[in-house]
Amino acid sequence: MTGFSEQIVERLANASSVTVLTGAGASAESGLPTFRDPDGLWSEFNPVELASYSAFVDNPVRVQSWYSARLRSSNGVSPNPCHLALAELEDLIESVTVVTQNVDGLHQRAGSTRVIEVHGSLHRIYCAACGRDTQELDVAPDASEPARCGCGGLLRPGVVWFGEMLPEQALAAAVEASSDCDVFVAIGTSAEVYPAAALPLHAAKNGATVIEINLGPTPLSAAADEAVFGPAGELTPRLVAQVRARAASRVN
Ligand code: BJW
Ligand code: ZN
Repeated sequence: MTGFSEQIVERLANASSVTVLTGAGASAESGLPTFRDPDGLWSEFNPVELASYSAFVDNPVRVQSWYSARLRSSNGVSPNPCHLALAELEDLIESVTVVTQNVDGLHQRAGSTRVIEVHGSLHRIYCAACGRDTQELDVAPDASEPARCGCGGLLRPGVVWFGEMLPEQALAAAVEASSDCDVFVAIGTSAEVYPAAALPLHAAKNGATVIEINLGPTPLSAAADEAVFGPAGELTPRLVAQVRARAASRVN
């Protein structure tokens, strides 16, 4: 399917509560790599060596320097038309919640006001020993020592690694927003990583209309009411423009 059906646009235009789940594909057109695409981060780097607590403890400089570089990259890019269109959707729908697996902060920078970061944020740095937040993580790959807190503990990014629990409040809020919405839109996620991948299923079970936007099919596609394939930076603004036009035609 290459465009949104009239019926789907109508359901979105009539919704009072919309929950959006975004993944790395939503930030791809800002210039940030995804994880599992052929040119994604996991094609170049081994997740086992980077995205778990045991990898961090085994080689803190490797993990700290990789996240230092990712933090610099995310600070160096801008929200793209997908992020901007989702912020604009708040003008048209009473309640819009963006649940994001992304750690780049681009939804907030685009102006979305209710963003739930279920996999944490690159922009939070804290001590793995005492939990104290700190401002900076700037470690070069050839650093001789890892960055430490005043207490001697290792500094880590505030992201959720494999095997770690998602932040309790964020997950509870995401499940509630997914279970209570009229329409759920999943954008640019491979729908492979749990528990985030279960959120559209909660929505469907509770009667929401589920829309998927992705470059290609995912395990979610068959369960979605409509799956539309193409770049999120083109399709999301198109969907929001169609909702805006529908709302305007009702007023006139
Ligand atoms: C475009 C596009 C464009 C490209 N336009 N589209 C149940 C079953 C099986 C396993 C588990 C389960 N429950 C838990 C697990 C274990 C595990 C898990 O899910 N493993 C699976 C991989 C099998 N989950 C966990 O460990 C989670 N914790 C947990 O469950 O705790 C409880 C527990 C503990 C111990 C044991 C059991 C339970 C934590 C998951 C943490 C994920 N962390 C990462 C790294 C974050 C930090 C960092 O950034 O480095 O999060 S991994 C990575 O994957 C990152 C992402 O947020 C996440 C999801 O990826 P995403 O966003 O979907 O990206 P991609 O690359 O996969 O997909 C991109 C998509 O975009 C593609 O589809 C493209 O087509 C598309 N695309 N360009 C539109 N322009
Ligand atoms: Zn400390």
